[in-house]
Amino acid sequence: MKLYARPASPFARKVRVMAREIEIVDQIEEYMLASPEEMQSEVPKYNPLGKIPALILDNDDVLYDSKVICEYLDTLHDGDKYFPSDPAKRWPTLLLQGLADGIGEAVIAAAMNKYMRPDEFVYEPAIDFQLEKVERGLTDIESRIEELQGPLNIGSLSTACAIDYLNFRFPDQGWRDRNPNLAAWFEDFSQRPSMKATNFDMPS
Ligand SMILES: N[C@@H](CCC(=O)N[C@@H](CS)C(=O)NCC(=O)O)C(=O)O
Repeated sequence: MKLYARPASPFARKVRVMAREIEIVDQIEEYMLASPEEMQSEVPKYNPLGKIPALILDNDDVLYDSKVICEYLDTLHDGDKYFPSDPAKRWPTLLLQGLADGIGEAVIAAAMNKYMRPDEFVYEPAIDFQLEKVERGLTDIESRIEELQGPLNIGSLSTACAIDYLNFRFPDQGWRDRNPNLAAWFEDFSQRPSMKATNFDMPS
């Protein structure tokens, strides 16, 4: 399989972290797109939306959207499922994934506004509008921190990837002071070899 990704993408990182956790990373060639220009020329061949992650299967079928790819990866291992089937666990887990992905999307929108426009077109209220979503999302996760403390699943994994992207784009956002339990959980989670192996230090 071939995965189209960029190092900082929180959505590609979900796939990359999960592949390491379920120990199938050696079945995946991770292709890091070198630039936004390469993304624009390559990715629409596989995903009409032009977004990463996109996974090319060995039979040349294509999967895109991190939620779809991760659920596919979940069929490739025999360990505890990241997408539980028991409804009592399934819906809270999928909801947490939805919330975490929404936080990631809001950080991307804020970062696009802040860093990818000429100064005269940066509109601070639009950035604040997105960062308020992030703030409310993290407050909500802090209030049900126990959901993160069970076995690893797609909700907790997505939360970690979204938070690390926030740390990267807005390092002074200050979420740790306002969400101490989430901060402690994240510090612990970041020590996992899967997170360390997919750490990044360059902008997307
Ligand atoms: N819902 C999608 C979101 C993917 C996404 O937004 N990817 C970003 C990179 S993190 C992207 O490819 N952006 C390029 C674009 O929007 O054209 C998923 O979960 O995979």
